[in-house]
Amino acid sequence: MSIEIKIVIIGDFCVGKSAFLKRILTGDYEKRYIPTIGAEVYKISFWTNRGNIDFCVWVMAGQDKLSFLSEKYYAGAQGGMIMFDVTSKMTYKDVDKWYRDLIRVCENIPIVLIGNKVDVKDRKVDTEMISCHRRYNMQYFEVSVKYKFQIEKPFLWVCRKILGDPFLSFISQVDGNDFGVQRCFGGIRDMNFFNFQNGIDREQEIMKR
Ligand SMILES: Nc1nc2c(ncn2[C@@H]2O[C@H](COP(=O)(O)OP(=O)(O)OP(=O)(O)O)[C@@H](O)[C@H]2O)c(=O)[nH]1
Ligand SMILES: [Mg+2]
Repeated sequence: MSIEIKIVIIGDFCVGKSAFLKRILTGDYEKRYIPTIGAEVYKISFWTNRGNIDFCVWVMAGQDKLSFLSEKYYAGAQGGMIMFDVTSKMTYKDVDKWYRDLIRVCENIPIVLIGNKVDVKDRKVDTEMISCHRRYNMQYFEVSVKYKFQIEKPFLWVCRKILGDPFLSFISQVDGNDFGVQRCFGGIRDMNFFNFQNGIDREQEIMKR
């Protein structure tokens, strides 16, 4: 059995969305901040106790002003992840804005709220301050992409929700990494990684492939 699930990952700039995906896909940690332009699309395949599950993950640019494009990017998403940075109050405040933007297009999808960078000692958003996930019925996870802390949890939760199977689990593979992520997609440097630099024309061209 093989299933493909489209996920969108949104949130303010520099919260760690691209680093999160690269960490899961390749195991590498990206120290540099290289702003995403438009969106990046990653294909990730997980081995699970229910067979192979392929994710098509759309990571949006946090500082993209081309909001008319976001509808196109969100279209057909079956799950969402909203990331903020626990060292920046502004990124937590903006969760509201991202949530509303997403449900405008995808009304009833499971959404995970991710608080990243919990490794930083001087955090500005404490766990007790985080409540908006209850209001919006989101699942909340604290993660550290840097230290690989809980980074597979958002995917596992979304997978379980979409497939309606609370017992679904990831299975480690000899040639994969800790979470059963297969390396068969070849990482972000090959054709499964697109950067939509030129907006919609480029997007349509890619979609035809
Ligand atoms: N301390 C710490 N830094 C992190 C962590 N995750 C990511 N970073 C750093 O945060 C910076 C921003 O990461 P990106 O993944 O490029 O941010 P982004 O959310 O994709 O930003 P945009 O593409 O502009 O929307 C990088 O310098 C990362 O190394 C983490 O868990 N802990
Ligand atoms: Mg990025």
